[in-house]
Amino acid sequence: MEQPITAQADESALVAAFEARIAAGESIEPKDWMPERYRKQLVRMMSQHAHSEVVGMLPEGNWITRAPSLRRKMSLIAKVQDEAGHGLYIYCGTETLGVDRHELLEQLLDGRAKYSSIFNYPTLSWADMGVIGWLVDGAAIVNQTILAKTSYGPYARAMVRICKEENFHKRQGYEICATLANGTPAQRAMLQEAVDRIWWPALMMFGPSDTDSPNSAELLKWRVKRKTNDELRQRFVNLTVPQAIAIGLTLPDPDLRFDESTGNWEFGEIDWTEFFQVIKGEGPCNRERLAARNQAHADGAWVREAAAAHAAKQQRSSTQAA
Ligand code: FAQ
Repeated sequence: MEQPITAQADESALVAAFEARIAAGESIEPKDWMPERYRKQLVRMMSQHAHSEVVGMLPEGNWITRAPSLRRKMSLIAKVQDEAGHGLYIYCGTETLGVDRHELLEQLLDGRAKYSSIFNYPTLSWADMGVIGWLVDGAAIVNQTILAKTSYGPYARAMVRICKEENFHKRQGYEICATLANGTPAQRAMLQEAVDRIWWPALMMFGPSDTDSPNSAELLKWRVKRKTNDELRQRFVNLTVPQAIAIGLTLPDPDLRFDESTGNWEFGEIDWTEFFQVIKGEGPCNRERLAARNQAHADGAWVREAAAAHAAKQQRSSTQAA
């Protein structure tokens, strides 16, 4: 239904004031007025991010029982737990925009929601635990350090805390890689094989190229995103190539070369057909991940019921006491 002319004028004034606040670098808080489209874009992006953290627990969770030492097992358990916490902060942040977490979880469980493409690839060897920490958390940090300056306050604050933990994850991953790189020929080969598999999917985490990214223009205008997908991908490559060289690894890209004039490591063409297939649900592990997530949700039903019963009991006793 079309709005009456006066309502349209009011809305334009509100949008202008909102955009002036963004331009002045102010942070938008839950109770502030915001365009419906800004709210929707944030719910889309934040819920996908929360889902990625939770689904991201699965590929690594598979290796907890097979970690090669108690020390490695402890840090892997801690990392997987951290990812659950990240999901929790971001779901809470998304709820400040007026959506219900259960609705978002349903969208994840029935396959309507997206989550990061990277988690639809298998984890085939112990070296994957190192390479995921190094490359996947490394890519997440590059993306999220910028998101810590996003215009929506609750999301920005969640990112500050999350980035601190992601840094620890990246370091523990790189340490596993450095250890394997200094190990036996078989360990070095296992590591190189994992890098060969994970490198390109890690580059895809930054999303489609700028010419093919329908949401970027609006998100950049409202400073939800502060850099484009390609700018962040380039930053990640520039930071990561020297780390690979430092531990004697080869990256699986014959076109990789340093360009003196730009100071960038130029890289080859990403297989976008593969990327779009994975985000459409046709990646190597999409079905497996969704089935495992649904199973975990069903297995946790008793915990949710017990927590709800406990909360109701607390509520009753505080009402009686009052
Ligand atoms: N995977 O127009 P754009 C982590 C979708 S957390 C799947 O460029 P946008 C920590 C996109 O949603 C990793 N889908 O979109 C960890 C859109 O579809 P829609 C998650 C993707 O929003 C480590 C369509 O393609 N991080 O790793 C992907 O401007 C280890 C068109 O794309 C975040 O979510 C993709 N890679 O930019 C956990 C960070 N890329 O919604 C456990 C927050 C794009 O219109 C273990 N998100 N799509 O149907 C962002 O920064 C942005 O949303 C982008 C995409 C950069 C992901």
